[in-house]
Order: sequence, then structure tokens, then C-alpha cells
Amino acid sequence: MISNRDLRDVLSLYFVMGSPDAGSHAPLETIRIALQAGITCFQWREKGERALTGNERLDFAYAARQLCRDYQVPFFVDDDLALAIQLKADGIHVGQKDEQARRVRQKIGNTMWLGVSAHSTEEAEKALHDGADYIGVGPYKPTQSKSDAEAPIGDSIIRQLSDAKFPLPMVAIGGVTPDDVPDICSAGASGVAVISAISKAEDPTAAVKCFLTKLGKG
Ligand code: TZP
Ligand code: MG
Repeated sequence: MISNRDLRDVLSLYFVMGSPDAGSHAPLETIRIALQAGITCFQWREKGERALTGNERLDFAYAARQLCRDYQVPFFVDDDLALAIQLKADGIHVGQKDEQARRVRQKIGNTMWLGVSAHSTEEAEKALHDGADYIGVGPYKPTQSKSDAEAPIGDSIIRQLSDAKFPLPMVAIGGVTPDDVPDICSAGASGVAVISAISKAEDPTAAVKCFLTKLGKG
């Protein structure tokens, strides 16, 4: 596994989506466009009433992973550890309601990155203790993309953790737009994790470029 320093760069523009999150383009085409435009990391997160199941789900997962390989962008799987292992994903991301991070770390060893969602400094410290490589902190602002999202927390937790020299990379997630990037980065995050601002953009290429410019990577 590459070092945490490299992971900070990987996490700069972390695009997250599943098939129900697509907007004006077909789901796989949306992912391809985002990869082509320069996202630095991708998480496949197949959630909600319209989520794919069975073979369609599996085919989509393999296709998304292949696209990421084609563009040499790390591919993460949300929640489903067995599938992440089957797909030889680069990483797995778990929420507080998913399989316990400590057990996931035991199962994957150092073969994959492990990301954990945190909404408080306590959850962040626990994630660190459990062996996470990074944490996703949010929701930053209200979001339409997660039905059971907690109340928005802005950059308060990222700021507190950063002030306390929390050692893991952090990404902000939830309602993040390009205009939020300067505040999020100055709070101490390595990057931003984004669904709808890219997946539902009329022009996903322009959305990605706008994020990259704000991240100083344009
Ligand atoms: N976790 C916290 S908020 C969120 C997740 C998966 C959804 C983020 O989606 P969007 O569209 O960028 O608000
Ligand atoms: Mg989850």
C-alpha cells in the first residue's frame, strides 16, 4: 500500500456515485467523463430504492472498476467488503452503521485502504484506533444524496481535529460545491468527496475542472 502522504493527494477530488446518482448522462458514462476530467479517486456507492441488484449490480461494479483502472484512478467500494475483495478494489469505505472498521481492517490487512465516516471527534478517534487510513467527515451541508444523513456540521469537526493534530487525512462530504473548497481545505481537509455536484451536473467535465481549479490543481 502506498504511504499516507500519497493518500492525501489521492483524496483531493474524491468522486462518489452509484447508478441512481447519475443525471444527464448514463451512469457509467458519467464516471468515465469524471475520470477523463481528472477526479483523483472514485467510490462506487450503490444505494437507495433504485440501486442495482444481482448480476446488474455486479456487472456495473466490474465496469466501474475497469474504467478506474483504465484511467489509473483508485477505486473504492462503499460498504460491501466481500465485493470489494472480489473486485480487488483499492479501498473500502464503511459508515458507522456498516461492518465495524476494526473487523474490516482485520480482514483486509494492508491490502486495501480503509475509509471510515465520522460525524464527531469521538468517531474520528475511534476510526483511527480501529485502523482507518482516512476519514470522511460530514455532512458538511444539507444533502439530497443520502436519505439517512445526520444534521450538517460544516467544517467544525475537521477544524477541531486539525487543531488537535489528528493524524489521518480527512475529506469533507455532503452538499459540497466548488465554492466550499477553500474553507474546507483551510479547515485542514485533504480534499472533498462529492456526489451530486459532479454526477448531476449538466456538464460534469466543467464541474470537475471547477473543483480542480479551487483545489489548486487546475
Ligand atoms: N455521506 C455523508 S453526506 C453523503 C454521504 C454519502 C452524500 C453526499 O452527496 P452530495 O450529493 O455530494 O451531497
Ligand atoms: Mg454505508
